[in-house]
Amino acid sequence: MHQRFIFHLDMDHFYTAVEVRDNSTLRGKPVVVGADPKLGKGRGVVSTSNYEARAAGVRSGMPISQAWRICPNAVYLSPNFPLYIKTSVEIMAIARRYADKFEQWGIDEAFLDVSGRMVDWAQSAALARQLKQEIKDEIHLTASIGVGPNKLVAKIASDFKKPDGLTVVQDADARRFLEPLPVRKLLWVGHKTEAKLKALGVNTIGDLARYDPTVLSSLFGVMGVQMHLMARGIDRSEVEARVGVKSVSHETTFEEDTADSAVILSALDLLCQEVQKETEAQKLLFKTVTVKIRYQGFETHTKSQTLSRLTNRVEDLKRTAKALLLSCLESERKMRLIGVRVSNLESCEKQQTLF
Ligand code: TTP
Ligand code: MG
Repeated sequence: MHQRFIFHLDMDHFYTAVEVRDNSTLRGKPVVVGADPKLGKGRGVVSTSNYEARAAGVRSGMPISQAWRICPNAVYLSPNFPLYIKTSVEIMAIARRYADKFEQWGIDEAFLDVSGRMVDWAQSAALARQLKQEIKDEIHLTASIGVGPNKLVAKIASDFKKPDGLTVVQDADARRFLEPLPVRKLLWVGHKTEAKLKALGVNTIGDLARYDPTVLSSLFGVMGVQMHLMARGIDRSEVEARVGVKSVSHETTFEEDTADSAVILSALDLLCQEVQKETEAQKLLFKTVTVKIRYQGFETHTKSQTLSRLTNRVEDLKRTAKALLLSCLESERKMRLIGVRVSNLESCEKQQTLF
């Protein structure tokens, strides 16, 4: 097989970077984007924070009230999804032009296969530098890029030096590069697997690469075989216009627990619009709609419906979500949170090539 040159592009602290770009008074200050940030009394979670806030210990997924305690001097902002999506679409349009094969992964990441245009690593590094520069000039944001012989190595390389990083890992160096990194860095190693591996004395990717693969496969099945290959930097998967995400969802926590159906339905309407805009931006069609309800006291229910065909129409989403909500609404019972998710996703681009 001929030499492959794969890029993984990942925007730096994406949501907060967009906010700081558009408001120069935020420059140099810690900034946190998350739902319902007001005065630290809010009940949402942190979507992301910039590096100034991360230095104080703020992390994605942390309750915003906790972020407020450890970083009270940060500027707290509610997410502006339409703006992030518009920016994402602009970035992806630029990146797509650099690649023979392109695969968007979430809102701010993408894989690019540039093999057909490149003859060596130096040329690949120059192209990655050019892409970073074009994003800086046109979008006024920084990106980090990893360049590698496959998606796995490229993805880990993009995370190696952030922000504004460029890390090139040639095939010959892949094992040495991966060796000292914690096993968690391997794409599919979740917390549970990590704990099991730790118990075996496997902490780094190097430990895993040296581990007996027959023991791994007896313990973890197919995944054990897969992990052992990954630990040795082997990944044959193609960059393709396929769906990198399994679902798109948005949720909102009410300011106060409520049983007011007008408030609940208007929140649902807004969530449907946000979800639909994001699927549109990522060129996705969906088939399954799920509504999530959390009542006072954290009891959580979800209800799904699969449509007869793929769609990206907001009317389809709103109609289905509303029917699902009404079918499981218990009157008088106060609600804390509501969420909308679409799954069973298919890329529009793939659909176009199919037909
Ligand atoms: P990431 O690329 O994971 O994070 P990031 O771009 O903020 O920071 P980094 O420099 O480390 O890449 O996610 C992209 C965006 O997705 C992020 O800006 C906000 C959103 N997001 C959430 O809403 N919730 C989450 O838990 C995470 C991880 C991200
Ligand atoms: Mg990012």
